[in-house]
Amino acid sequence: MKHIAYFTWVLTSIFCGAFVFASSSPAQSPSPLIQNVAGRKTISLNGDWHYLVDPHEEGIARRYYLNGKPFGRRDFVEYDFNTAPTLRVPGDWNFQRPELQWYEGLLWYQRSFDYHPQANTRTFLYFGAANYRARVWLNEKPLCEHEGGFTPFNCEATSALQEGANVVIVSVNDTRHADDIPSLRPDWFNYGGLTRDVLVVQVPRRFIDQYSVQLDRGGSHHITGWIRLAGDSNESQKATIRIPELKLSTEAAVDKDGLLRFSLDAPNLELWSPEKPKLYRVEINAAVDQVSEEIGFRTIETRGTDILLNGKSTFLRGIDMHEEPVGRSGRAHGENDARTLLGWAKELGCNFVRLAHYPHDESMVRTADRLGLMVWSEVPVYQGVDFKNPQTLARATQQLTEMITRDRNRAAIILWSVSNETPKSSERNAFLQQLIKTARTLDPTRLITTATNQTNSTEPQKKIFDDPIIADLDVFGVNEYIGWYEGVPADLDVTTWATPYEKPMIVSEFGGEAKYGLHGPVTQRWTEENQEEIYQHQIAALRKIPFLRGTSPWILKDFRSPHRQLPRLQDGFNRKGLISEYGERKKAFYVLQKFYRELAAQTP
Ligand code: GCB
Repeated sequence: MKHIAYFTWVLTSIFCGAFVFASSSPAQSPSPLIQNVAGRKTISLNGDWHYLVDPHEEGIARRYYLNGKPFGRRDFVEYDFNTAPTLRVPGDWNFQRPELQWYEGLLWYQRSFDYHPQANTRTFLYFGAANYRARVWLNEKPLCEHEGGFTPFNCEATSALQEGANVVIVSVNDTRHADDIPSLRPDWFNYGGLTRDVLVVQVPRRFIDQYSVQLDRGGSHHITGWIRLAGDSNESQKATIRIPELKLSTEAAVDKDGLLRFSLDAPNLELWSPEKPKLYRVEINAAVDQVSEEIGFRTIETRGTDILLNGKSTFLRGIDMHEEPVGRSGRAHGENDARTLLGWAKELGCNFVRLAHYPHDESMVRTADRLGLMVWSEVPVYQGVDFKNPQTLARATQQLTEMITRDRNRAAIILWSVSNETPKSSERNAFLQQLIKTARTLDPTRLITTATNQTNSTEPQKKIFDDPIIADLDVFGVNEYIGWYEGVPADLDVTTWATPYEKPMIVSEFGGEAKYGLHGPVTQRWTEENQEEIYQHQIAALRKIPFLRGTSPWILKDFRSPHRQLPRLQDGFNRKGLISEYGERKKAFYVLQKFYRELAAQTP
């Protein structure tokens, strides 16, 4: 009898839960993204959050979002956040509790915070990233849902906030699906959870939500841009933009789309470059709202097979990296991790980093701005994508839009990459062309790229890069693993490289695996000597490619990947790093460093 009653309750809850959620779904997309949250009045919600795992996805039916108490006399409640264990935010759940290391699924977070709403303000909950699907409730009210594990979103909380104690509940689900971005089998660890900062952001009722401040493409002394005000458009349509150090100031005027546009002549501007990463304090004052941040100015263009930074041909001395810290497990986060990872790149002699294969934490690109590293930033359109599916395209478009919106004022970013290693097909082409179009519309000032791996030749030692998508790009990336997945390192000595396209090429991946501390003959795979040998032959071959304008080998540091299960050698890590997960340098590190130092000496 007791059992029947229990199951009737479960079924009723499922029905009611589904109804509650469905009835509130239309209002649930996030609000437009607020740029530069660091420049806003915020309260951090980082810290310990209670959590409940939900492997059977019953939390909606059981109404976890109501934050119930199990000891009430009327309702039957079988969960309790307040006595539940905690997870640190920001952070993936996998490496905080051993029992969650391989957990992929739904998990519920809860925490409370004090707040004192102020008149004439609006308040948003901001999430730097939640991998992969997130739903947010505040004080039992649904706020918003978001998809995509590497880009930020914010939900308006103004009307759900209470004076004093508030309770926020977030469900995060990192189950992989074939039609998601990324798809089912990325070669990296699927870190679940609230992996980046969570903030309460307070702004005036009418506020500056997005803006663009850039040098005109082609010219080096003319700044143009736009400012967007959110809120009631009857209130104010004016803004001033100032760069105090240059004693520059101008008024922005509203255009037909409601954007406040401006332009500024800046004859004495010092341009941003890796050698001198000059940033200026830019202030935007819109009467109703003010915001400021440090912005650098540079131009980036192509001419034939050249990449021109500030009008001068440049060679990108790069390295690829995943967003994993050195010396601890989990997702990297924050400025300290960024400084460590980018510091290694600087030590290698890099002027460029490829942030693979998804948008990294905002602190990475801000640190790159300050350290003087040019950046390739990418959306996780990675292998095995469901190119025929319009919803998959919508997901990719959304992530691309969020990436560009967050980072459009970072001088460091020179390349937006729309994908990595996708097989040629007409559906693939149409999908990527749409993304390229979106990127160009959102940001006409940067270069568009993608990492290809498709060659066209019946002779293995003749590499012809004629993937048709190259026609739509400014710069094309090529991933190749001669000497590791293909042939032996000496094959590189006789390989020839050709392309029908008159465009700059970056070898965006090459390399091979080595276990730090394992030594042996150069012919023995997994030894540092073998990896060193691959790098030596690669570098000799790269020197001979006339249209090569950059290299970013795979990869700075060994990283976790469920694909890599060779005992004692991989143990769950892709070992193509130049340093181990503990920061120990392998021999190939010094081979690349020598090459880059030599290149830097040739092109100051
Ligand atoms: C690739 C992928 C990268 C992999 C790498 C490898 O081509 O772009 O994500 O991790 O090869 O190690 O196989």
